[in-house]
Amino acid sequence: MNKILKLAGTSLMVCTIAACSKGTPVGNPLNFGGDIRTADPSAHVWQDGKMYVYTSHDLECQEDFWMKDWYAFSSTDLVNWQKHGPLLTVDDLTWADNYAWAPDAAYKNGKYYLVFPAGNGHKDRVNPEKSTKWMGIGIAESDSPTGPFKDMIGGPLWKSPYANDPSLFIDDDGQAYLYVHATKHDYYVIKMADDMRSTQGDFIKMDMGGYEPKMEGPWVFKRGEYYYYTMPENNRVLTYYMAKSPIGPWEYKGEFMQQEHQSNNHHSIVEYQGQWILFYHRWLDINSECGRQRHSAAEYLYFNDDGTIKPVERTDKGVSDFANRK
Ligand code: FUB
Repeated sequence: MNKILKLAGTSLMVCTIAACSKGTPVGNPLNFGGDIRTADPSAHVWQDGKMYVYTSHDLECQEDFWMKDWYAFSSTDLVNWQKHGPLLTVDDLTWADNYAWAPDAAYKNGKYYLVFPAGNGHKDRVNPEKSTKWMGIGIAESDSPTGPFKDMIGGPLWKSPYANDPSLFIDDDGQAYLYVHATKHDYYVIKMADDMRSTQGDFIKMDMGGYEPKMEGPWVFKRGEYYYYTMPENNRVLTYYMAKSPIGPWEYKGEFMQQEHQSNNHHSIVEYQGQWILFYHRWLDINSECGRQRHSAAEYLYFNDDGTIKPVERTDKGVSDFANRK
């Protein structure tokens, strides 16, 4: 039996009576414990069978996305989450002191990799010509999915172009592809060397089938014979392409989640125990002095017979009944 609760005067959550009586809210946003505010969830299932969600970390009322560290959260039922971290902070880096933005993770050669954007300088939104902000992509390694992660190369993977929002996809043959959001909201992909400590070859200009909207945070995954390239188009609505190879040619398929509050979204898609899950973030006012802040959330995601993605609704219930669906 479910019960609707009013939280912080503004946000509705659904929880089971049992869970609520223990003071454990379930549903969306995900209950990562305490007051931690997270965004940009990148989800992976590793060999131990747990779900791991790697996130960026919003400070309370932070200025212009000035962010300092990265966390992970693990779960087997998608309701009870264990917090890990910080996995890495900008203080651990010699080449960046800010902008600990959307991370991703990968497992290869017996090691876990955290790929992350970071940078320095300042964005002048009034006089853009005075901006000094720069961002690049770093890679850190660990023997454990929950770190600690170490920046093994002591610098960004490259200095130009400016880049953020990495998605690190490992194909069935073991080749790693790094997709990024880059200068002027264009996107690039480049292969990673086998040791994951450098890139290999040039940036690849993919065939996007003639439609190349501005975007942030790409996410690439494979299901059956199809590769999917999903993204927050124009930083807001989630849309996607499909292809038969990780570098296209891609065919645009349109929207699968609408925007909310004229605010950014960032997502990942992963299969867990036979069920596909969409992780994303919502801007919600929960005990905040600054209005809406970002919180990680999750929904079930379904496919049509031809492999296209069915539209996904934002819900308060989210994946809170995951354990009961088996
Ligand atoms: O969290 C900082 C930035 O906001 C991310 O890198 C973008 O995708 C947007 O979510």
